[in-house]
Amino acid sequence: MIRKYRFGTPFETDAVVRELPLSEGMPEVGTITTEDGFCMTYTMAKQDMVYGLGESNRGINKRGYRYISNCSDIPNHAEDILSLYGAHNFLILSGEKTFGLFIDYPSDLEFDIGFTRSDVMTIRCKRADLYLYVLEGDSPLDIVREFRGIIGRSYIPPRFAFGFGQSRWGYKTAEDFRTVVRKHRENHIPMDMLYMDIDYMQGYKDFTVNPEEFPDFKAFVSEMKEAKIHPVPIIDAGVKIEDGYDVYEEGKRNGYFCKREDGSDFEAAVWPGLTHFPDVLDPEARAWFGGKYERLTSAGIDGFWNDMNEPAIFYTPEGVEALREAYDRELRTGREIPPFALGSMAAGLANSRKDYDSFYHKVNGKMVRHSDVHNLYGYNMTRAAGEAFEKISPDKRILLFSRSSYIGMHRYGGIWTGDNKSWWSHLLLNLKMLPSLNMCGFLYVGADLGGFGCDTTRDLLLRWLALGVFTPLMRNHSALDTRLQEAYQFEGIEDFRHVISVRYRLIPYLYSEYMKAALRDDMMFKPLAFVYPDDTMARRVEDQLMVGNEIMIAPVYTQNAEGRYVYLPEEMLLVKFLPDGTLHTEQLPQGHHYVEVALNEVPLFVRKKKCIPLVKAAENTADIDMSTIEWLGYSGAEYELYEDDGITRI
Ligand code: MIG
Repeated sequence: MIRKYRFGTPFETDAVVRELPLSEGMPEVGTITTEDGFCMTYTMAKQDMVYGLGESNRGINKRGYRYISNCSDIPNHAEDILSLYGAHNFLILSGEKTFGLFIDYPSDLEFDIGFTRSDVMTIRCKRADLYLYVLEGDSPLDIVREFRGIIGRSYIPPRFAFGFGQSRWGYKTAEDFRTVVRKHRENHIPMDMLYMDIDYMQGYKDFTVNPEEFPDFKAFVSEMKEAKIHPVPIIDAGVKIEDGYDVYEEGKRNGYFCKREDGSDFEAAVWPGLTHFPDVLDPEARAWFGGKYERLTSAGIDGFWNDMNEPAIFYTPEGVEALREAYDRELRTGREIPPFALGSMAAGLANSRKDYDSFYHKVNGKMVRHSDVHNLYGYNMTRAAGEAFEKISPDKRILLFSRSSYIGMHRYGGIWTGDNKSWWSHLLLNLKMLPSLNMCGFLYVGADLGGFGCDTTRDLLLRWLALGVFTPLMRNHSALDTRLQEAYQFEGIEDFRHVISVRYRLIPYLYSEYMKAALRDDMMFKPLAFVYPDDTMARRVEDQLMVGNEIMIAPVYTQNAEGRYVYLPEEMLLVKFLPDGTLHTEQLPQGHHYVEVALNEVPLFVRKKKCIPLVKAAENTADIDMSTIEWLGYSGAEYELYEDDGITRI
């Protein structure tokens, strides 16, 4: 049962695709006021738990903290960070009463879930212009399926996107890229995707390639394809302002960029220097920008990642000017501006509220202030590509994922969870986010394995890969100037080869489970509580997940640990993929167990009376031999294998 309520004059975000009648009056859950913005409060019972909010900080159970939907370029996901790159305003309260809420509102929205008062949930935003959806169902999982039913089917990537991808910010020359591929192949570390970060471009200009390094880009792509590697270039939101650069000139001529209040094109400095932002909220501009991806698809490219689309801003000319004036005034007058204030003004140049307030989108002929629709930018940039791909590549799927997102974008692409760090806590954060992302429709998801910022360590990377084995997007990515992080940079390469090979053995299972989740509006990653709702112990587990319908995972996320405690809600079969290619299997009864897991082992648990397909390892998804399938798990169990050609659109 879904009820849709309208407050004020909502902005049409296109998050929901199914038409629903409007309900009259006020919802039966909580108390709502609209005099001073929108404010909904709900008194939680002691045992109530809150799930959801997609890409957000902290636990699977969101209770006890506060979160703000405000897509942010935030490379420091410390525990007190309230906003990350995505805005996913769907949650489920589960307990005495069980219901779901989706607040379709594209600007800042605060969820105070027992932070100010431990028993009160408050949802608040500045303007009471929104749609509120209240969902009732028998269980959280039921409610998720209902919600997914109204927001439309999740994006389906090509099957090769389930392979392993290697990335690093800093690969620049054609030789750099070739080396990464060669090293993987030489060391027999499986690999399907080679990510190309900003340095492949010419001067960071979207849809260009550095002509010195790639005089014949098409030939480079073919060479990679011969090696069964898919190069996946990055596309940034900002279009460089440069005479003679046709994307800039076309956009300018046709009025496709975001505007200042006076109608001039808004300028923001990002990697290329000053840029304009394509107005992807305007369908015409969106179609134009999306069409540009063809420059790369026509060279054979079949995957992209969209970055900097919060949109991130390093500074604007207006911001620098204000700083300069303040500095001049300070020099002239002395003490007028406290040094601290001037310092924070300089630090606040990036991603400033003032800048987001100062530009506009064209929507249905009207100018809409960016900050009122801020959370829709990344969504619509990725939608631009997704919609264009339906024309450019009507038969074949294209890999696409984004940094910033809003619910609705899940129909066009996946997401990676942005700039994490090489911290053990971020391995666990990665795990906790997965079910919440799935609740909001994002199925093709993954984090930068090994950590993006800071120097990784061998053991962290191995443990993180052992989680990444199960995430649809499995990519090792790291930042410029951090310790080199490719598997072959470390001693004992065979351990990395083994862990990544386990992924390839599991692809028939992971692909099947992904496809079933996408086609049936289901979750691929579930909290244990969704599967064992009556088990009070399972309800509180924050460091194990159900993956698909047959297995549970319990990754090790502590340095120097030689294993971990695992809670089994029922009897299960512990399977450890050992480094010599054999399996250790052991039936364990319901209850708590200490499970030893060496650094070079990958554990999983097959649920009672279930089994999963397992193939021989391959170095590439194209080489997976389905005739080598064996069944792992309980004998007599049945499994629904999903198979297709992995590339035709469905
Ligand atoms: O300001 O393109 O999240 O994955 O390597 C940094 C360089 C810009 C941020 C992305 C990251 C990428 C980096 N980008």
